[in-house]
Amino acid sequence: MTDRLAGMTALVTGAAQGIGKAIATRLAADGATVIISDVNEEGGRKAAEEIGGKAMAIAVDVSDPDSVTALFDAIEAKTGGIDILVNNASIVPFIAWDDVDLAHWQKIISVNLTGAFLVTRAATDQMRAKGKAGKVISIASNTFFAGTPNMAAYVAAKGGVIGLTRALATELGAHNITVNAVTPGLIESDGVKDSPHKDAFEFVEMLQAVKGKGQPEHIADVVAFLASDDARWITGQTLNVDAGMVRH
Ligand code: NAD
Ligand code: 4PL
Repeated sequence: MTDRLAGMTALVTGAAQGIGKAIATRLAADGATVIISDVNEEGGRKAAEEIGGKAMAIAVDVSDPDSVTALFDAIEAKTGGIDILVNNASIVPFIAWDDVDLAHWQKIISVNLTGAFLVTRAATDQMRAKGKAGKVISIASNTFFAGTPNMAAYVAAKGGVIGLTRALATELGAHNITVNAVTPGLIESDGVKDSPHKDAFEFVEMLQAVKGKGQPEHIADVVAFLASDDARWITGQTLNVDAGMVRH
């Protein structure tokens, strides 16, 4: 849609479907070379084919340190390194508090929070080794502000992602790396269409200032802005994108 990301390379995790795929599509439309990285290898390949152009798929399990190391080795071999990281991969559970046991808690924290840590660790090391300015954008959730039920471990992990964002902005600013988070409201993604969350649209729309069903593109357009030079003076921030459902 623009050429504002021409010459940039972006890594989007969890981009085989849903919001991640929409983000990868929009960054590519703005001229970036996009790496689609997902634990769903086949889905990632299909998404890269659909996007076409310079898009490529490299599989990863963000919760597995060896897998993340292999991803960055492949990025090193195939590109000049990334300029933009979008931490999007996550599990979106629907689970009552009484069913939240330690195994569930550890799974969600390891993918949704430790996964963001592992990928950001490797990405910011690579950016600085190559002397690149960088943009780190993490997809959190407005459930952190709303205290949404049936996802306690998820909400806690998203709060962790926002905390990591604030801390890293301070440490990485001197290296010209900005670090921001985006908090979507309920979005009609592939994952949500396939889960009990789809039944919440009526309730969520009642709370929204602007009416309608949230779509992956509503988030992708904002991420593309944060990835661009127009957002160079924004860091350490959490941008809420939910049609005004919550105010923070
Ligand atoms: P989705 O379930 O449709 O897609 C998530 C993708 O992440 C899938 O392709 C999945 O294979 C991948 N993934 C899962 N675990 C992974 C792992 N260990 N390593 C690599 N990839 C992995 O989800 P979505 O609704 O598009 O959500 C995308 C992001 O937006 C997530 O961070 C989610 O928490 C956030 N979010 C979603 C909503 C919503 O209502 N859909 C609202 C707020 C925030
Ligand atoms: C408002 O992040 O932000 C349901 C499921 N409802 O995952 C989310 C809202 C869900 C959300 C989310």
